[in-house]
Amino acid sequence: MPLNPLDLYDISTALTEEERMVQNSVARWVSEQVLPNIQKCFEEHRFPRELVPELAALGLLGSTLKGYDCAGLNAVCYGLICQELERGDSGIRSFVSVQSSLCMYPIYTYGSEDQKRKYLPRMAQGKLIGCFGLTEPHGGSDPAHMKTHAKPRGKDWVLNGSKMWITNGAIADLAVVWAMTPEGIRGFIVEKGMAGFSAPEIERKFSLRASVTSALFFDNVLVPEENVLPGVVGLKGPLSCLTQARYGIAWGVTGAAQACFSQLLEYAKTRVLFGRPLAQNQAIQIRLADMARRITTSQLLALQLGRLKDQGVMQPAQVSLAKWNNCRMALDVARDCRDMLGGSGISAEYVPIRHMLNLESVITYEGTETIHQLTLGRELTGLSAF
Ligand code: TGC
Ligand code: FAD
Repeated sequence: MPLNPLDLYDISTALTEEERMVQNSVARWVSEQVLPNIQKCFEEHRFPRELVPELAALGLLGSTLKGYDCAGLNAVCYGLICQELERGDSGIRSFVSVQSSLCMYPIYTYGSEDQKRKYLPRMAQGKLIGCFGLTEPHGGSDPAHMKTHAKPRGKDWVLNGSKMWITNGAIADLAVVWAMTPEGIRGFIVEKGMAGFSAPEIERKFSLRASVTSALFFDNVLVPEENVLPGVVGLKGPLSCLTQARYGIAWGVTGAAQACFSQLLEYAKTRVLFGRPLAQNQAIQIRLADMARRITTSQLLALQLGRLKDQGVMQPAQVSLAKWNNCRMALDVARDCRDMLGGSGISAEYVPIRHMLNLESVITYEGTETIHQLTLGRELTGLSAF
């Protein structure tokens, strides 16, 4: 029996029945609802917002949270969801990552009971869209030196500053914004329509064109005390959210790589040059084998990371290694597939160039490759190079 090129190590047999069921239902939905239209959305620079109610109906928003209308799935299920969504497009996975890991997670983990009741069920239902404001224009890798600040005024807070490159910003109903206060970094829930708050979209991107990216501006925004996350002070607040989202990305990008690889495999077997299929050349087979090796090891890394997360023992340095390795793998695979398609590789008829362009963002956001290398270096040596 020939091996499945997209699952050479029978990873599906290492999944529980529930995990397989979740994966299959998301995979079916992506094939039916995302793949037919996503290239057009990419060309039009448009996020397919019409998919949000369906993402909600499938239980994909805040899927690992318990209660508040959330599905309460395990971490491996969340990973598989990200993988299948990103097989469609990184922009769809980005939407779910931000809504789930970067907006619902901090409210769930650090919010008051009133905040959880007010926001989480409607976010799970896709009726409220969230975004996460950490990065600032002067340097996203070093959020400890953020300039956005909040000063107390009576019982409330006055927020000033700006954020840059914020996924979902212009379509968000609420933003979890991290700002410096006299006590340290704190999280603020800023709602659309608050006076002095604006979120213009960033136009002319060559990457993640099916996703909304925005700046956020705060000009003396009065934020009531009830919108401050009471449960955390310090950089560990936003960094703990990043750990959740980076985990999902480590899974997600394997889906993008698989999409490129499977299309290329068919192409190489059917395109005839020099009297034989392209795939019958040693140089091509070595490249295909190398892609399969890297996709397979990334899948195994993601699965083990998920098992550690479900056991409650996953460490941030392990997430950094997986985010770095898997994004690098996916970007290299997408670029190599693009190359082996020849001139067709630059056409919208084939998926690699879209995934390749998207992955240029994915390898940068949620901590650049260098940041994750230095995080692992710090873990190995005990010495911080930041
Ligand atoms: P450092 O001293 O390392 O840490 C400060 C405090 O935080 C704690 N900590 C963590 N806690 C929980 N989870 C983690 N992953 C944590 N990492 C660190 C740490 O223990 C410490 O706590 P305490 O109690 O001692 O104060 O801080 P540092 O200033 O040295 O920075 C380290 C560095 C460079 C790794 C960090 O700043 C970093 O990760 N920079 C990259 C920033 C980044 O990734 N930004 C992403 C923005 S969001 C985004 O891109 C969304 S894209 C979404 C999409 O569309 O999918
Ligand atoms: P910089 O921090 O200026 O880094 C520039 C270069 O310097 C990089 O190559 C970096 O690796 C390198 N570098 C930095 N420090 C060091 C060092 N110590 N040693 C060696 N090299 C170093 N942010 C959010 O908060 N919320 C979001 O929703 C969000 N969505 C995004 C969506 C998209 C499409 C993109 C592109 C970005 C998004 N970001 C978001 C921002 C993203 O997290 C940042 O772009 C990223 O963290 C890098 O920050 P920067 O762009 O300011 O680059």
